[in-house]
Amino acid sequence: MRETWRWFGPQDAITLPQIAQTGAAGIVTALHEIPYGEVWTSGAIATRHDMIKAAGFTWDVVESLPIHEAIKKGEGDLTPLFENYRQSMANLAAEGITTICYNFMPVLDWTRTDLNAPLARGGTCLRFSAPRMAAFDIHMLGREAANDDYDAETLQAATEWFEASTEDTRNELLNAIMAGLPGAFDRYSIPELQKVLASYAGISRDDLRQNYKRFLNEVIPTAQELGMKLCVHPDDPPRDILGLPRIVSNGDDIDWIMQAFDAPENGLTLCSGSLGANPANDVPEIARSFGERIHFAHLRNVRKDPDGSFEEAAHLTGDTDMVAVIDELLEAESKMGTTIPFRPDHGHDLLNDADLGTQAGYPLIGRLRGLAEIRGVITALT
Ligand code: CS2
Ligand code: MN
Repeated sequence: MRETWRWFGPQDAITLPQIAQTGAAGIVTALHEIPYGEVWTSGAIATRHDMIKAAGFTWDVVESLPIHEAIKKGEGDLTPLFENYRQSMANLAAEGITTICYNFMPVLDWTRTDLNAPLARGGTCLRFSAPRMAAFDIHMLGREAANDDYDAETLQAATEWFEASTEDTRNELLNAIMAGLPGAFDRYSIPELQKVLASYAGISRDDLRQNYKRFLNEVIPTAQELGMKLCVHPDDPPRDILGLPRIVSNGDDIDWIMQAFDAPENGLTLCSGSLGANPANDVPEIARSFGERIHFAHLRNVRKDPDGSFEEAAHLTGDTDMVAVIDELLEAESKMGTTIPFRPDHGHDLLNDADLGTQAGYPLIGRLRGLAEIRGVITALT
């Protein structure tokens, strides 16, 4: 397995020379400044690539080449958007960058309700509280159908949270929920979010699947011509949120995707943390079933509560057997004769991490701890 590190580009508070000290060999990044749907030009890709090479790294994975919402919604004339996506792929391939991670989550990327939940021994972690999500959904967004999406206990806890909330705590919640949108992406305000959610009204799970299949049909043949691999990132959390369907949440969903275009170029990003947040997902088993289609791995752990809340655990603790997951990935590598790039996906804010002004979920020391622990497991297993 190849050690990589997610770098958010020149605006990242963590520099490439600092990343070099973690021991990681490769960089995972994207041209976050380019709006969704526009072409990544050869010049812009080469400039970023040169910076990465000059610091002694390879650019192993693009995370993410984002999919425009119109494609997810199947809305309007999509020909130019598909053309742009394929052009960006071709420009990346010409630079020798051939692995692309993306997701198919409508509207939001990873979603948490607390960015600084305290840990028992100091430091903080990212947390998803089911009652806070319900409070946001029902009392702040005022989404009518939301009452049907939560059980009575969660609804009660949501009301209690909301009644005790202040403008500050409500803003903090909105900010946490928006934090998963990477890079330069604009955060939504409540009215903007209401508007974008309304634009999904009437789009069923099946519609979303058909739109996804269309995307695969439009881009995977190009990946085949260019010698590229695409790998979808699972939904985080792996369940419907804010009334939006999510279709990359479990083994059955992944199976559907792999069949929807049955070719190695249509692959998976095995994110143990995203998948691990659903108690029904056996992550080592998913890694085993789809081993030959895994082109990239995100390794992190979660600890779940019975009410659907969860928080990010240290990489080797939590509910997912990380050693078993890594063992499956090593097995897949030896079967396929490939090397799977992986990165520590998120980390705790530890020591002075909170002062560094890094991207939420992407601290320096917390991820360095995660990487070192995972490196230890890989070394022991091999
Ligand atoms: C990442 C995702 O930060 C994270 O949790 O794993 O945001 C991931 O980058 C995207 O969903 C991939 O498109
Ligand atoms: Mn991930």
